[in-house]
Amino acid sequence: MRQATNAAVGEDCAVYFSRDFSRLPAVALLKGLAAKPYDLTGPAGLSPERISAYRCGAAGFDLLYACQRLDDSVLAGLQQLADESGAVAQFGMMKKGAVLNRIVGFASEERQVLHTACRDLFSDSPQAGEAAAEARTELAKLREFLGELDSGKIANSKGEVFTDLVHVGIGGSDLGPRALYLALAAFRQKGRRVHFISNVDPDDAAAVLAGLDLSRTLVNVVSKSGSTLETLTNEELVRAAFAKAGLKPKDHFLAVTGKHSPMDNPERYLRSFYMFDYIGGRYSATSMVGAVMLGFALGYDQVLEILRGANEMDQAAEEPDLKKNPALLLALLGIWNHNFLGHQTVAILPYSQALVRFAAHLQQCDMESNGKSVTRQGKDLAWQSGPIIWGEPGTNGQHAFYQLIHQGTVIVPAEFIGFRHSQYQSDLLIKESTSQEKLLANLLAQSLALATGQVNDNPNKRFAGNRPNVILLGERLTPYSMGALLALYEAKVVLQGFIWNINSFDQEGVQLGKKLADRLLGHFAGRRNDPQYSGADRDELGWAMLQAAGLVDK
Ligand code: G6Q
Repeated sequence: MRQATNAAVGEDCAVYFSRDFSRLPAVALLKGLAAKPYDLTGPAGLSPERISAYRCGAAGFDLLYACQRLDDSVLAGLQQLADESGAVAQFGMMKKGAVLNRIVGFASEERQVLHTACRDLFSDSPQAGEAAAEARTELAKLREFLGELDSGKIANSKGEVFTDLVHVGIGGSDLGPRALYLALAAFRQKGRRVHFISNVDPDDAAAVLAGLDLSRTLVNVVSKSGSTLETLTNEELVRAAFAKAGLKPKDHFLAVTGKHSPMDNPERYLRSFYMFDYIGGRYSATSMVGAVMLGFALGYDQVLEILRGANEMDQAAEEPDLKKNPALLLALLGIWNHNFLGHQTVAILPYSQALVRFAAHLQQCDMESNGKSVTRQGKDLAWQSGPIIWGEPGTNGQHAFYQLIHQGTVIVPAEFIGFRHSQYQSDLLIKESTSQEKLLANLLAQSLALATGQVNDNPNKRFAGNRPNVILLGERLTPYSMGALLALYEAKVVLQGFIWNINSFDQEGVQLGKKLADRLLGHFAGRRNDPQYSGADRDELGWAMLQAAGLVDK
């Protein structure tokens, strides 16, 4: 395995690990400005000039931020915050292979963070040479495999082509890939469908398997560690279904895993692909974790388009001027709303049905990365880290939870996402407007309504306004723009982490629950082997929970 080293980066990134957010001069400045945030509701609050001036674009996306509670002095303070924290400099070091996944002085993962290398393929001198070379090797394997599927060289035992693929994985090995597949289903190759099994709930696998002709189905088992309870359990369930149908799993099963993981056993799989320890699960959608499934569904060239879009946004994220870097600006607007205006949550509201699972992916990407309470030196944080992320597509959300966003007592900063053109271009003029126009008119109207509010003598019909929001607008949701959008949010999350001086790349907070679940499973096994077994002596609380839940009888 490759030695993780900071020497290659040419600078010591650890210098940033002592830059505590609360002691940065920009923070004091911004605190002062936050005492009287910009008023969007006044007569000149939201002018046409402001709307056209507060725009920033890259990689095919425009970020419209006139409906934020800030002015040029706050923007200057946010730029100062970015500079003082070294956010963009650290992003550059990350791309070159700095060991940023660490807590200084304590046992931690001590890893590089190189998801950007998966798409650093379009120039002669990739920033993280070795990691980009590893990405190329896996892509070449994938291209060959997909070619063999297309030509019929790889087929089922009757010589028929494979029509379906079941992607088995969880967390980072499920959410990003699934969000991308659903986002890009309009670009599927004819006769190819993908299904997902993630939950250890047996009904998840049963429901997916029920509708499939297994003889024409591939199963893609995705686990970086090769040891995740849910994925290994589901793999066994699916293998059993194949065996029951008289099919050889080895002829149908693919693996995506880490080198030397328990799943790294090519004997058991038709093909094995690798991902590497320098790619975190929630940042892995553009590695083989997403690429194998997406290649089956969309074809190899469309996978490259996703990578191309992501790469362009990665490059834009290295721009130090926040007015030219949408990822940095989005990160800083989030910090303004969260740390200075005190808003605890962010709603991601895509006006695109295809982005139906994108908020779920961002929930993981953001909350698992930035839901932290210690600095990168292991000290308790004296400031807020990541907010609560949630969301659903509009216009559906308008008929559900938008009431609270408009008139509730909690202020919810919103991030709207939309596209000027639809994916299928199948639309009709009904009552003088197309459906796409109706969709976009609603998006823009919601943004205005939240910002400006409405005066009314009837208190129940009053809208306070001043509810901050941004709009991210692209031309059309394509593999390229989806790659750019994904990379934009990944960059937003890591830039925020750099500014908060937290480690956005580990997830220790998921361990305790896993450990306790293992202990409870041990009690099921104990009881199965011995009807007299009682866990009360060794695990009083766990046993009491099992009893209260009615799962053991004494
Ligand atoms: C993501 C997390 C986590 C992980 C899953 C699946 O950053 O580490 O969500 O992706 O636990 O892990 P495996 O891919 O190892 O099965």
